Amino acid sequence: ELPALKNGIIEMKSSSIPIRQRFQTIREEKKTNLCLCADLTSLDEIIELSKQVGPNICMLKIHCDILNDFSMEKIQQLKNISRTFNFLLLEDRKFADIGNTVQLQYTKGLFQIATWADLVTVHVLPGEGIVQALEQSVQSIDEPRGCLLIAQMSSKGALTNNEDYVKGVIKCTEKYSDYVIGFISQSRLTTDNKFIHCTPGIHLNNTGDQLGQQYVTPRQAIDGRGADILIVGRAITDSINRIKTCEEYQQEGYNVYEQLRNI
Ligand code: 6AU
Repeated sequence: ELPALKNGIIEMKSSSIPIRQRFQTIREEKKTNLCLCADLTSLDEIIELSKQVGPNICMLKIHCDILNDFSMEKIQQLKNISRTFNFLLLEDRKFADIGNTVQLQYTKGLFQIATWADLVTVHVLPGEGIVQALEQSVQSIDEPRGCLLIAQMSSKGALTNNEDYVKGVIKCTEKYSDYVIGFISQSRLTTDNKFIHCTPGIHLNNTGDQLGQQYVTPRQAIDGRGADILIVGRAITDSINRIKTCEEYQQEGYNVYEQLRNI
């Protein structure tokens, strides 16, 4: 299972650079802090889209369990595209179970997520053992793996918006700081800049959807909420011209970031 994947990827230059460092390099080289969230049900369509917007994004986020045409061959293709265009691949799995179960969910089954996802998302609800278990599962994989802990959610009434909960997530992030590279968050949670803050719930035209999602603009997310990375989904995928819209979010996100850096 793993060796075939390893061989295809290992010679490529970005494969051995630690993930934290890659974000830094990508942001400066490609001038983007945009993560496209491709919540599409066809992996073929995601593959095509990723070739078109590859130069504009620092990360591509997918939900593999909504795909109706998932295969290891296709995911390997997507992985190769991510290496060609130099962006990270995030599987938004939102693990939330006991250690033994998440190890199986991460490495086995139809998806074998650990073999291809640079990053995964994780809820710390079950306790820090979940992170320990996930980290342990990828020790034998020859390229960097990491995770983002879900500290705060963008949805209305989220139970994560509780100070003690967030404190627990921060503590866990600090304890497992090799594997945990940052947060999914709605505010700046630590002054330690090594932890990357990724913020979903971004839209330039809408304030929410019909199912509890809440949006802020790229500027509000970066300036007001301390986002390093903008996670943008339907604002781009539902637009008439996805490529052009993607460029707009890239430019807006990077402009705000540069303005703040120069203050
Ligand atoms: O821009 P949207 O609303 O089309 O999509 C937002 C994406 C979705 C959610 O599953 C995800 O971001 N998300 C997350 C993540 C990334 O974990 C957390 C959260 O609090 N809110 C949220 O929308 O794919």
